[in-house]
Amino acid sequence: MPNTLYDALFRPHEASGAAFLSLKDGRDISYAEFLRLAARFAHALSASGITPGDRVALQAKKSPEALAVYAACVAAGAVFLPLNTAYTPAEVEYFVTDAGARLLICDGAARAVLAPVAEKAGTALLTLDADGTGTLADLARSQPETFTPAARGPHDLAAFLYTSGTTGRSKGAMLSHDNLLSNAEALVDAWRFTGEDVLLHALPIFHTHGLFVATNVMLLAGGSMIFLPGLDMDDLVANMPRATSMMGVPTFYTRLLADPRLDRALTAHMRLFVSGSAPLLAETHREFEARTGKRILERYGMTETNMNTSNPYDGERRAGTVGLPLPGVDLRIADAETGAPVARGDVGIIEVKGRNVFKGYWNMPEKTAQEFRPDGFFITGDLATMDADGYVAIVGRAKDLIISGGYNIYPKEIELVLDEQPGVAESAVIGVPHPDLGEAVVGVVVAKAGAKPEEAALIAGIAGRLARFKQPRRIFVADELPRNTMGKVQKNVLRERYKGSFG
Ligand code: MCA
Ligand code: AMP
Repeated sequence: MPNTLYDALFRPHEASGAAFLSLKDGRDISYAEFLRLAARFAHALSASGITPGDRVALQAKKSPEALAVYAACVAAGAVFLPLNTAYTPAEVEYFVTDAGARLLICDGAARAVLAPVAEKAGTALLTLDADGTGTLADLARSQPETFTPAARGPHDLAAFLYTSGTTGRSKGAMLSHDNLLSNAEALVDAWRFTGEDVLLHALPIFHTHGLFVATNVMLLAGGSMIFLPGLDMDDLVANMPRATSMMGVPTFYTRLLADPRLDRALTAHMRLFVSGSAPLLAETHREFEARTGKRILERYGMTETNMNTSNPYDGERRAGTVGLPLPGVDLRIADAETGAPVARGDVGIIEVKGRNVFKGYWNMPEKTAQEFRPDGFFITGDLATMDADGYVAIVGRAKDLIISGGYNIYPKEIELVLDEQPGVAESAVIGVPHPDLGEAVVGVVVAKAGAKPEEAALIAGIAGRLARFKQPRRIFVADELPRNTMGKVQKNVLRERYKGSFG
């Protein structure tokens, strides 16, 4: 039966003995082997009662098996819901409940804490450990190695990716088969990926960057991935000589630059370094070129839109810009109030329209409507200019958002939790420059009359509530928060005050 994503990304490789994944331990997994595993997993999903359209949540360490759950969901017609491994049980409960997930697959070590969560949400629970074992594998073991994919058309949903919001409540971005496929096609073409490519993959696989940009592109091109568990400089250095390409967030590049082993010889075999998810400093771009002779290709995207712009492969890659709109992406720089395009060179909000743009936020029709213009353009909330040649430069954000090491963190979500802490009257959360993560989270709290909240106690108090990466690295107690005449907290004043917190 036709299944848009399966037919494009997986079916062509069913009989291929070529390597798809090369693991840290030296083991290679061929395309055919991977797809046999995915077929068994797809049968296991069906055996667990999953039918097309059902949501399947996964919170598991990066492994070939975790990636095979994605393939299995596509084949079974399920909606894949990957979750950051750093999320606390309270956060997982929100996502699983909000999405109405039928099944949650988690690490065996998390089973005890997540069992009550799953039970409360009416969700079945299976386990998948980093070594591929667990109750999912047990269920899949005796299943057939071929699976007839469920019929899925271009507009059927393939994935929900949760993104936080300015209200502090996460929203499930609904991505269709066509959203994902059209973007993978555009990127394979724009970045010249072929079956000869070997991608150094050190990103997590629960976000757009590592899952859709990296993995879908390699599947479509038929190349292979050196599939590393995370970012480790020794692994990158050991594997770079046999890779052709890498995709990373800016922290990948600043850490490489801090490593004396980065030089022309190490990168000689690499044809492409891509950066995205957060701003790459022009200085990093230049230093990387000086050390390696390679110009990093910076691109820009969002969970809701996949990739929107990219610097050119052949043309000039301009430091400090995110390049030109990708083919098929309609992009305008618009006035925040009216949505009317601003004059060339002026600052406005990036708005986009195209096959890449998501179907809306799950169960939030009003929120979805607010984020789109009547003519169908999606309002990204990123402030930018476009120069005479069409290059887009992101100059700020209209949304209150912190990007730390490529992870998006919405201050509101943290402020709500800080405000509940004993002795806290009110709080403001900001991002300040950090040499490794780009931005780091800082909290500023005002004490209730007579109270003396302490940093360590506040950090301990929020620990179980928020994933570690969202927790402020520092919390300062201030006499009051600076406010403008409208009573709005002036975060720019706080950012200026605390900008030197991390050297
Ligand atoms: C880990 N920690 C962090 C972060 N990562 N804190 C703040 N921000 C982070 N990004 C914390 C851990 O909780 C831990 O805290 C300590 O730092 C060390 O953790 P570790 O796991 O060793 O860190 P790491 O392996 O060095 O990870 C840093 C990283 C990683 C490599 C930058 O965060 C990463 O892979 N980021 C990429 C995220 C990504 O894929 N973004 C794409 C989103 P403690 O020691 O105190 O317990 S998709 C997207 O944005 C759009 C669509 C796009 O355009 O791509
Ligand atoms: P997310 O919601 O996690 O998908 O993150 C999307 C946001 O990351 C965008 O709205 C931008 O603010 C930011 N972003 C992604 N790529 C870049 C980039 N190359 N430069 C600056 N910001 C970026």
